Amino acid sequence: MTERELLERFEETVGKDRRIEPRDWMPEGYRATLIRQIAQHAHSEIIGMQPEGEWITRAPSLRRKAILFAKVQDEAGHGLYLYSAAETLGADRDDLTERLISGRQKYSSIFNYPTLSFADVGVIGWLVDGAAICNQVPLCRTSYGPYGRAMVRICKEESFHQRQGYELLMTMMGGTPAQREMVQDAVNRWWWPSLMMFGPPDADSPNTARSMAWKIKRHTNDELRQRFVDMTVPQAERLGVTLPDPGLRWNAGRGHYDFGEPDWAELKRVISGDGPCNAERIARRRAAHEEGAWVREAAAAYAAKRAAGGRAA
Ligand code: FAQ
Repeated sequence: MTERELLERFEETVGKDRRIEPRDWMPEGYRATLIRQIAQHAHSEIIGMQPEGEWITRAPSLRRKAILFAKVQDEAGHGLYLYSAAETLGADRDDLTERLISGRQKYSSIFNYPTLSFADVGVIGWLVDGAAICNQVPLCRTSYGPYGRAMVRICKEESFHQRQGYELLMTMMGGTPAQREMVQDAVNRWWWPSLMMFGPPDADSPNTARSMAWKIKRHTNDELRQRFVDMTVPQAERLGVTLPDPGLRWNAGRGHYDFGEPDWAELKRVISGDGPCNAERIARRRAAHEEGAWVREAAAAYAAKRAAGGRAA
């Protein structure tokens, strides 16, 4: 087939909401966009283990420690599914890691904020996993098969994480005035960064139009941000916390909540490496990668031995 015929077939497949699979022909731009988005997403899951991971040793009970352990471990699993999905597009896993630790590939801005109290663990579950679900449920219908299938499992686990966060916050809100204050303080600090997770406003989002046409993204950044706000306001009311936005109010005409403008200059700063914890997050990831070199070497030696027909120990 000529390149033109291949392109027509690709566009017909996408147009009919059928999946593109790894062996199918695809335009190089489609492949590159997917690798960029999936790698950024995988890096986010792996770096996202750090802010909550810091509280494993300080969790207030054995039950909370076990829950947090399991959640952080789930994030590692999500990263691995996503790196595997990127590999089906021809990306090399070592190269992706190298791009992350050298600052050439991004990860979500949200993980560059510090976790100052145990309430932050609950708020990350409620707001950050909540935002992740809003953004990722539509990705289950993304046009690239391996990415969509990975997202189905990830979304199930993220939903569980969100409930876990909400349950923790409900417990704290039923506690002492000091505990309630911790929750409100955490909400005040995480609300705006959570809205920024959806990316820049549509007018400033260079990738959205192309990604929507290819059905990689199913909704724009602003559509998903609105969906998140609409979903979260009643949950905040039920919890008994105030969202730190004086502009937040129900708009009966639109059938949605109106809300204030996030600080887009802050998002740009954090994305470009100048957030509160960027340097620390990357330094820790780099150290973990270097300290794990012997494990990778041992695994490669074992695989080579098996491939050569040697018996496994
Ligand atoms: N942070 O043109 P757009 C999680 C970049 S959830 C950093 O709008 P696009 C679960 C963007 O890459 C978090 N960078 O881009 C969890 C682009 O840069 P480039 C991860 C951002 O791709 C919970 C440039 O700005 N979720 O980990 C951000 O069409 C709790 C222009 O932006 C995903 O990755 C940002 N917030 O839309 C784990 C979901 N926003 O590459 C642990 C999949 C934008 O052109 C604990 N990804 N940028 O130089 C997506 O849906 C999309 O990639 C967007 C961005 C919506 C994030």
